[in-house]
Amino acid sequence: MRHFTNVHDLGNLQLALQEAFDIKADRYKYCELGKNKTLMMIFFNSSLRTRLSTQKAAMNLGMNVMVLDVNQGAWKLETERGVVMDGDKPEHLLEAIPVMSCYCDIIGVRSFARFENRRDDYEEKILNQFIQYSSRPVISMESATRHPLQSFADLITIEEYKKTDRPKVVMSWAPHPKSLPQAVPNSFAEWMNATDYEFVITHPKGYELDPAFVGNARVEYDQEKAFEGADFIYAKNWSAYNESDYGKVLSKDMSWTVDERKMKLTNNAYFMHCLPVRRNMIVTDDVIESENSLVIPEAANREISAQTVLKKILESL
Ligand code: AN0
Ligand code: CP
Repeated sequence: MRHFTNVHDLGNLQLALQEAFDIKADRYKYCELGKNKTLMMIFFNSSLRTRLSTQKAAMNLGMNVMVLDVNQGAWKLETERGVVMDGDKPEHLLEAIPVMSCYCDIIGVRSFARFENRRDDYEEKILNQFIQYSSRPVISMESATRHPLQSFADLITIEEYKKTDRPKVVMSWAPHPKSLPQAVPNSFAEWMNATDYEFVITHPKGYELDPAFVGNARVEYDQEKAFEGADFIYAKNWSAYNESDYGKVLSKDMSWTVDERKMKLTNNAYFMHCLPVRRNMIVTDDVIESENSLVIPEAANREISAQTVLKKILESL
């Protein structure tokens, strides 16, 4: 594997899952593989889990790790070509990328959707520049449209906890005060569509995701109907995708918060969320603290998804 930006980069998903479970059984088995290799993680946005789990995964493989927070301590980066750089950004991405790549063997990048222009976000302008100009394998640590390390960890978690071969997985929009990207729901949908699970998406009207990600999922506008018989509830907020409202918060309807009453409609479903989560907006205290909440094992599996990806890339260097 060269780059990791979406589900297809992993190749056969069942084999990748087997590899993940093999790593989980003994995460130090390949501790020599990354010797004298360096991972550089570049963050344009905040992170707790991605930063720590990916660093831990790299250390398990014997790698060295460097972390750069672009907006804290580094020069502010211009990303557009042709701009007269007389403003507050002293360096251009087109120099910064090849320079950073001189110091490492694999580059991880976190660069969220900017909501300035839907086409720029959905063309993955920033991530693709890293791929084009770095000459190194690039790992998405959440790009404008996807968060594949999260979705891989989500899939590992569902495989660990599912009680039937073909569980019903429901991704539900939930309210949030600020504009959030569509990357996590897009990516989760992309990965669920790569399985044979029953996959349902529920959200208020106006929150339709890009059809390319919705794929074969059933979209149900009635949240309670969607929850009936569900084995997994995957809650997430996202902002509007449609062109005229792109990136906007259209609703903060608290009747969409995941609570105990709604969880009772399910088949004793597990609750999932990628975190960070705003309690009593997205999900009530009771549900996130319940026995059926998988948020911590799900976050723990971020180490496993990252290690599987790093191992596959190291093997092909
Ligand atoms: C981000 C998002 O929704 O994409 C990161 C989630 C992993 N969340 C926030 O910015 C709160
Ligand atoms: N789930 C996730 O990616 O969390 P962070 O934003 O804290 O990395």
